[in-house]
Amino acid sequence: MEFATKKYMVKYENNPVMSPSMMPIQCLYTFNPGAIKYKDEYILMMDVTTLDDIHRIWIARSKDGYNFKADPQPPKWPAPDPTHPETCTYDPRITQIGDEFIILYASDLSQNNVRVGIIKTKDFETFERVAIASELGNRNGALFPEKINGLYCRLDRPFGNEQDPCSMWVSYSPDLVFWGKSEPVKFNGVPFMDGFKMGAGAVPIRVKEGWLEFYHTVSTTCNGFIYRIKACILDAENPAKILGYTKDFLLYPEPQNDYENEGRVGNVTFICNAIPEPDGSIKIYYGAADTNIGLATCNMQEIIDLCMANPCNE
Ligand code: BMA
Repeated sequence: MEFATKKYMVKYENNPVMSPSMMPIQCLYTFNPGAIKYKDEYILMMDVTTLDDIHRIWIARSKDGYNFKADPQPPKWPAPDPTHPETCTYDPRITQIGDEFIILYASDLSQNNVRVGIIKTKDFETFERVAIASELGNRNGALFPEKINGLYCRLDRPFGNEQDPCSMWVSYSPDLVFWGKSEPVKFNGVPFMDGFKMGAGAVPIRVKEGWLEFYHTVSTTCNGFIYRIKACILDAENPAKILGYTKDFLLYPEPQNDYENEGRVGNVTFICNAIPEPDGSIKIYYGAADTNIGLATCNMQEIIDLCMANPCNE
């Protein structure tokens, strides 16, 4: 039996890069950011829980990727459709297609009444609605940055109740409005279930082996859930097929890091985007304990090699 001796994700020594005390207002939590480079800035679209206990998406910006400043106010959010009011908006995942940034987020009426909402922007100043949120009981939408076989494609996670097991699925759309052709992601031809629950973490990154996907896997303990991150490679043309995945956790809450353990929900690391850098590294801004935002970096090829060391045998 071989055990890991190396940390593949290196956490920034001055973590967290964002926490509630750094906000220009009083708030409860800052977490789970969508993250992307736009022009000469790193943009975080964070979940911010204001004192009315509502999660609202709020932007923070940085020139160097380490020092972030939150905007004075949240972005002006496109009005929800009257047939689908939303209370909370959270866990945004940003996908660049051409000069547009398309954002899939959790559009929430209540904890178990969640849909995938879709909005877009060209400048992170003004936002436009693409679709009202789709079918009830779905979350963790992550849009692929290219069409696959002529269709938009997303990872999503249909679920029933918060306490039910659920896994990662792939759905397709001709126009980002109508979604279907849904199927679970499979490994060796069998629906893949890594942990009690799993779902898309980052927006998939195109690599020569296929699509590199960082996903979350949830373990249960006697009194709660633990959210940790692993990675897999999805087939380029059929992303419902996993070509290989990491056996070990890559990013996980560690006991010595208070910012990953204390807050709204301790023992949670959660990601929405991963940013490839020109030097072959990847920056991951991750939600920690549903309260803070940490930064971890890894080497892209090392993660791909770890996935492909545990290949599909179909
Ligand atoms: C999930 C989502 C995330 C959250 C996680 C852990 O269901 O609600 O926003 O980070 O639970 O609490």
